[in-house]
Amino acid sequence: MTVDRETVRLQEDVLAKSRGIAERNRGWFVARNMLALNLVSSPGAGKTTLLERTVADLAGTIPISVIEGDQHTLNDAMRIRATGAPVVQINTGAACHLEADMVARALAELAPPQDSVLMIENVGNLVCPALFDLGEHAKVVIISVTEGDDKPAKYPHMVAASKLMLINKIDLLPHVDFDVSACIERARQVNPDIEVLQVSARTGEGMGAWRDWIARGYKAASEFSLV
Ligand SMILES: Nc1nc2c(ncn2[C@@H]2O[C@H](COP(=O)(O)OP(=O)(O)OP(=O)(O)O)[C@@H](O)[C@H]2O)c(=O)[nH]1
Ligand SMILES: [Mg+2]
Repeated sequence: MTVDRETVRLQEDVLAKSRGIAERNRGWFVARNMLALNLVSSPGAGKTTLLERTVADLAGTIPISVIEGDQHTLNDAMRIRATGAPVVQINTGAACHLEADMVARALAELAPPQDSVLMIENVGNLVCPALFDLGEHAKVVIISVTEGDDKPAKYPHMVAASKLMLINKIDLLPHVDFDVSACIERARQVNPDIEVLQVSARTGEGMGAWRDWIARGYKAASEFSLV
């Protein structure tokens, strides 16, 4: 019993420390007029592919840099580097999510410019990353049509924590048993305010609306930091 209380106290200390660092990260973004987005999804939903296309689409408009989170490998950072965007890879080892202190260290290395967008690709996992604030303005959850339309109901914490749900791989809709309306309805049962966009990171369909969403968030973030 004593051990249990001690364990709970330590967990609370760790979470409180992490929240403090997340607040520092948020202040860091605000001071630099930056929009920071935390991309979360199950493994393979298309986060890196979406980022590759987003970097290309925003070229010449808003500067964008990327923090990549994976348990192992530099694969995703190498893919982003090939687009020309500045990138830092974090390898979490045994951990199944990014934490605020990892992002703080990556920011020191990345040194993103004022007036820019930071994309953080979290470790592919629909569970743990929901619990950890990194200091981002918003979490964006990506559900791909190959995963099944019941995922928002099965992983409600992630949907509740997210401002936007991107339904990706819509080019595959003719080949899979995925009901877009049912997926959106399930997401809104958990989070009535969640915004939804349908995209294909492969063909580019719907990417204009995603680009506009980022541009609006970027404008709001820079106006907020002037207050
Ligand atoms: N058909 C189709 N395939 C896609 C689309 N987006 C991504 N893919 C494919 O899905 C696979 C996984 O894509 P990634 O971008 O690596 O996914 P991820 O979410 O970054 O994966 P992790 O970082 O490992 O979690 C790759 O084979 C992509 O080419 C899409 O819109 N349509
Ligand atoms: Mg990836």
